Amino acid sequence: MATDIKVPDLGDFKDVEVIDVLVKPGDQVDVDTPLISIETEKATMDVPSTAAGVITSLALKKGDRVSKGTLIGQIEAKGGAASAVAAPAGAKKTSGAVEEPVSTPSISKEQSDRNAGAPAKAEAPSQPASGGGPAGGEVRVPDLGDFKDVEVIDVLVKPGDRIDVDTPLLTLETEKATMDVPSTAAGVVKSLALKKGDRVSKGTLIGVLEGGAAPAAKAAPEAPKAPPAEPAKAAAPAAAPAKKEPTPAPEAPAPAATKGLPQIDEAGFARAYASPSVRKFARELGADLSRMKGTGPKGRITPEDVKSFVKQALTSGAPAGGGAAAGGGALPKIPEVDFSKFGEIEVKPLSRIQRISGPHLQASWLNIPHVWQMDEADITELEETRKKLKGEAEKQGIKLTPLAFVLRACVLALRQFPNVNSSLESSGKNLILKKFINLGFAADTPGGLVVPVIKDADKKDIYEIARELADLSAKARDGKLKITEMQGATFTVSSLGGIGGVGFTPIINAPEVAILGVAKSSFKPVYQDGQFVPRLMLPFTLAYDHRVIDGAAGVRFTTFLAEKLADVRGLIEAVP
Ligand code: CAO
Repeated sequence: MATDIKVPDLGDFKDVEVIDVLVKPGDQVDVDTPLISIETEKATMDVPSTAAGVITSLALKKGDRVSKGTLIGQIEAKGGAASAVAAPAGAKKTSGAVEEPVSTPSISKEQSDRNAGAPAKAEAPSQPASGGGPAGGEVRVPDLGDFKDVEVIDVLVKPGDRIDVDTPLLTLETEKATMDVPSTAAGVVKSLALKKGDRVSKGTLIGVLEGGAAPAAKAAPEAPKAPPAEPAKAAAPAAAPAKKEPTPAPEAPAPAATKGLPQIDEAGFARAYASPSVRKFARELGADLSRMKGTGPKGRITPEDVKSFVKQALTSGAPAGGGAAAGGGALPKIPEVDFSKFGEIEVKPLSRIQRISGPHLQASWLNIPHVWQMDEADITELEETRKKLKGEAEKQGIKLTPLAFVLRACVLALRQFPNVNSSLESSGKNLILKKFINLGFAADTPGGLVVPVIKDADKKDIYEIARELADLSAKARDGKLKITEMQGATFTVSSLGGIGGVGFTPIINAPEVAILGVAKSSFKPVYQDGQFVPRLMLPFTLAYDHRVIDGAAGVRFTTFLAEKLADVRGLIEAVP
């Protein structure tokens, strides 16, 4: 026989909107499985099933309005009538139809940051918190309605804090809801009688206040406040700046940050606008509600929003564990603006190279604490020599550009400073020092930025480096580079000197630990031997991973490099 399941007593609430129907005919449900989510102007709550069995019919749909006794649907127990449920005190049970709630609707944690009043029936404390004294005095736990022996999940004040009437003192958590206990008096906290993990009931001493204004006889946990009109507002802690933001405890054991998902920001999670069932679902998946954009009415987060958030996090390859983006956290989103509202637009897909290199650059930017050390090298002699050698080199098919000299100078500097030619092990505990020097160089191509690699650059002289630089550049521009020609770099140089600019701050080509950015050389007045003389100066920047290279080492590297570039003979010497 099918059993009617009806909306339980909702306290003061009537004609409440159904914002979600969480089950469908054919679903097997247990006692307490949430059936519908309803929303009053004060709170969002799930209505759990009062019986176990299979849903045979549903009488409600999203948008309907319900009051106590409205039929939700029918449940048929496997092999007969739906199993009767042991109703807690206060619940009336009739044979067949369940007239009264077997369990109180579970209230969304979104109220918890502003005092979730569980069954919205909290009465004024039978004993005024301060004992009715003129100011300060004892503050006790008010009447918690049906709840007893409730866990303190947070103590929100400490001795010495000045508090007002209504300042939240404790956060309590029942099985159904999380609620703050506001102070019933103003004053300075003299002592606290409770700590996290303690259990309290009506009348338990919270602490003693001294001084301050006369206490106001104040009701128990505040009534839940209305859900936010917009999710953005929900996130803004602007409501009561003077009050301490409670940190609610997880509703269920928080799973360790799921791979690919950022860790849950508990305060944000608590503020998020979602029904208890959606909260539970998000908890199970380790998904942080505070990072989701709700697509439900008034920005409420729906189960679909949770699913698409998780899907997106898992497919985007967001780093998990270890990096800055990981361990921490997720990035605030850049707002999407519909520019077509302001004028004509064209949507152009990124190139394949851009789609590949973009996440790599972002990972480096987010994971590596970059420092940029700038310097300039006097390349007056280098350029004079290069011009002399250029013609001869050209006859041999070699284009001797300034970059070849820079690469050669880098080889010498990397030999001198082997840490710059290293990588940090992912454990963060060891450096991997490479006994070879493979120089990557950024090449601008019609399809985007690529990084060909001159292998064993330390075994090649300036002409061999120049030849390879030109060959690989041509291949890069023609899109003919092999994968192997872009692998194995130990250090990278990015030269924009052929184009212009006085300097720039390159992003390290991780997992390398440094990159050199070279800008355009120009003549500058340099003070030498008591006078200003025109010298050709080459500006460059070393970006380095500060976890591996400290500032002194960084500037030693750039100083050494500048010295080597100023000494052209050392650069054109044959490689031993
Ligand atoms: N200062 C002044 N002039 C410079 C210079 C510098 N630092 N570097 C190069 N030049 C000159 C060269 O001498 C050459 O002039 P000549 O033909 O008169 O000798 C001209 O600029 C062009 O050089 P080039 O670009 O052909 O050769 P290159 O070896 O300097 O660079 C390559 C090769 C592949 C690095 C370059 O073509 C390139 O793609 N650069 C862009 C790299 C890039 O996009 N980096 C940004 C990465 S994202 O951060």
